[in-house]
Amino acid sequence: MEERKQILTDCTLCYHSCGCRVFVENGRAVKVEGLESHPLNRGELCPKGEHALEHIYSPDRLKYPLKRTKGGFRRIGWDQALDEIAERLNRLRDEFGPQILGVFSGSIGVENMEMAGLTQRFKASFGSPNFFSVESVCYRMRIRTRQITFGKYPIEELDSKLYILWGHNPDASDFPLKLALERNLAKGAKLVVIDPRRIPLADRAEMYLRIRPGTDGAMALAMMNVIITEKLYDKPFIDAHAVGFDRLVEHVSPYTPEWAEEITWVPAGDIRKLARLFAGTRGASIYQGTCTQDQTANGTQNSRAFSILQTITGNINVPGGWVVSPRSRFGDVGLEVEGTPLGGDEYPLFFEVWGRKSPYGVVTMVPESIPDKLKAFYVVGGNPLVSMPDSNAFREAFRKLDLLVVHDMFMTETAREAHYVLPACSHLEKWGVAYTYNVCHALPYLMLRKKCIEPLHESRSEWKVYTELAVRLGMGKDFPWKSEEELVSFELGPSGLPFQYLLNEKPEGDFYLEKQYGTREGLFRTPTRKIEIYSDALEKVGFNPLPDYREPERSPLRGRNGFPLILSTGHRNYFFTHSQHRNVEPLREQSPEPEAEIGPETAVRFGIEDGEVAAVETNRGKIRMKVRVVPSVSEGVVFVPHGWPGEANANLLTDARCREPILGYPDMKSLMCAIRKLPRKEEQKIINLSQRGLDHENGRRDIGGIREGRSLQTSEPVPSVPGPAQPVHANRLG
Ligand SMILES: Nc1nc2c(c(=O)[nH]1)N[C@H]1C(S)=C(S)[C@@H](COP(=O)(O)OP(=O)(O)OC[C@H]3O[C@@H](n4cnc5c(=O)[nH]c(N)nc54)[C@H](O)[C@@H]3O)O[C@H]1N2
Ligand SMILES: Nc1nc2c(c(=O)[nH]1)N[C@H]1C(S)=C(S)[C@@H](COP(=O)(O)OP(=O)(O)OC[C@H]3O[C@@H](n4cnc5c(=O)[nH]c(N)nc54)[C@H](O)[C@@H]3O)O[C@H]1N2
Ligand code: SF4
Ligand SMILES: [Mo]
Repeated sequence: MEERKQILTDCTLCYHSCGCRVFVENGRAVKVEGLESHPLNRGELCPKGEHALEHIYSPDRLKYPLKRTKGGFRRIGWDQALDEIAERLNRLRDEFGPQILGVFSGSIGVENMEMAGLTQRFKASFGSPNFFSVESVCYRMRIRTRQITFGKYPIEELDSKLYILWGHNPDASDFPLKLALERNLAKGAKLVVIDPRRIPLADRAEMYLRIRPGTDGAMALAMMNVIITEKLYDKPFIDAHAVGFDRLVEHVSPYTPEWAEEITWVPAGDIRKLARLFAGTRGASIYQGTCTQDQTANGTQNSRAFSILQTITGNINVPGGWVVSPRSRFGDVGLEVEGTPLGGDEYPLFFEVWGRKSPYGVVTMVPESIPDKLKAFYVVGGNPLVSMPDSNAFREAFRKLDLLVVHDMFMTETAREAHYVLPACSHLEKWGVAYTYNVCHALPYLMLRKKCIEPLHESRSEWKVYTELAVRLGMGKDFPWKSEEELVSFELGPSGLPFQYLLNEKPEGDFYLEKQYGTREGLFRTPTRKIEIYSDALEKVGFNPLPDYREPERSPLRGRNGFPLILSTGHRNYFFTHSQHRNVEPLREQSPEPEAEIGPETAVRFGIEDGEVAAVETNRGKIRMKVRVVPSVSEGVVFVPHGWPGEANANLLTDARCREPILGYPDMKSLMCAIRKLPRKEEQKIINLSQRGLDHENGRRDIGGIREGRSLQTSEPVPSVPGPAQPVHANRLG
């Protein structure tokens, strides 16, 4: 008889963790739909989530472990793979010491406590401090900056009275916020868009400000100037809760809107108007791009400026403003280890603040560190050869490794370089904790991620692979959990919501904490116990304790050197997550090929027509892509999407050495490039390629028996000083 079950779980095709209902028949997932009761997505799913099953049951899934041989990849058994990897790791550790191991986990791991936590534990147990992740290209910059300002991590909520989308396009990248905007705009909430591309939401906005990429910090300073000059600030709030305001008053006096107009291309009158609107709204929030404001030369100071704008207008811990959630508690899967990860000396604030250490190294330093400092590299749930800056540098470096292991669901470009490729389970094939907090707008919601189906093919979960490797490396005692369920129970322990309760009584999930508005004594856990407008933490590491503006390193104002146009890479595509999902046909149909965007005047200037194919070039490399000529983008700027493989990979253009000076983030939003139309013959070639899914290595259809995929595809409170030793967490909860 047919058995049909309904299982409530979350979607992890991006980090939002929307709730969903999975129907399983005879062990096979047959349907996925949105879960009405989930506070993030309220029954809706984005197209990626809707097509989750095509992704999971894709014929391109990796099916068994592979080993690189001279003639290509060869199928091997799990025992052989794990024995050989362990043997090589042991040998390298004996000869060079444990720190030669680097591990990397991608954005899918950021909100995935099992993946990031176990990866962190694995390298720590091995004895290496070198854990890399997308945390040093994305988002942690804001966490760090808000920590040093507030001693806590206040974030924007889903519901607000005034949404300032500052380099953020929820229609593409933030499904829960997209839904919330629909609800709240209908109820009269106001919207402002600050973006060099006129995104569709700009049509519904009070104001649209077309800013030059990478200059947002200058505009934020001018807004402070207006708010202070016109005395629009919230004096009682500042007097009661902040330190350093006097120095800010003096500091921002030269930064007039006229000064900012020159830099940002935004009319001074618009900056004044926005400053007044923002200061006049209680319950207003800056929704800063999840990575746009990080990946630029002024990144840390941009985030500082936004924190200070929220503070001086009193928009902290009020409904619709930035809100501090109480601290969530989970069992810590991470492990402490001696030593400083790469980048800890060069970018000390990334690594440590007030005695509290972070488990991450700076990923932009990986290529230059191979082979002297890193000789073995383990990638789980990431595709750094496509997603990290400077793909050429990463590729060259990876080829010098003694050991590269990739644990993934698909044969990615990174996996193609690996010595061993291990097949991974999808989120429906393993147990986990699905928490919703940081990137999901102050919603402390928790759900059990259920194992809905058995692992497909020979795929294994992160828990299983790390545990088995650990045993072979003599580290078994650090991986004591006998099953995934045991591990997840351990994680849930301190939350007060046990495994069985979440499984049987609250399969739909539960709020695990209550938000509290208002500011009470001791809320801000900085050394001064106040919001630090003036930051000693920044001063200590040699940077401006008050926010300032730094022109991008590659900028028209610094000279064009043969690269006449500004380059911004990586605006999101609704249908794909980074380099993933391009092999899901219904998604690919919606967005069949990569397209660079330029404005009509730029097109005329460079002799390119809409739909033609062009080469885009920087100091680091060249890509080829179809060009869309659209009036919605700033003239003089080329917008290139990221995540596409082969010759359309945007990160062939970015530069791992072009870094933000305080935290070491790569500049991906404000570089310089050249664009040139391709001759007809070359154009034809690229069109053929894109029709075949851009599989530039077509012809090698078969790798060791598998069909070659086309998927080339915190609340973080800071202890007062001196504080008790804090556990080292490996996720955004801190
Ligand atoms: N569908 C989908 N959703 C995703 C992802 C995905 O790959 N696919 N990735 C997820 C991840 S990891 C992240 S970090 C987030 C990223 O999320 P965001 O950083 O919010 O990225 P976008 O939503 O693309 O919005 C960026 C907008 O900023 C504009 N922009 C570019 N440069 C500048 C600049 O210098 N200043 C200003 N003011 N604006 C600028 C772009 O034109 C674009 O419209 O998305 C997440 N969501
Ligand atoms: N030029 C440019 N580059 C960018 C950006 C940009 O704006 N511009 N944005 C950057 C940002 S913000 C980010 S966060 C990064 C993201 O960088 P990555 O996280 O490296 O990108 P993804 O392509 O999402 O890679 C995730 C991989 O994990 C695999 N995977 C999925 N689920 C699982 C699982 O459960 N287990 C295992 N083992 N594997 C799994 C997928 O198949 C995929 O290969 O990209 C960055 N790259
Ligand atoms: S936004 Fe889409 S892909 Fe991301 S978790 Fe929600 S349904 Fe899944
Ligand atoms: Mo990201």
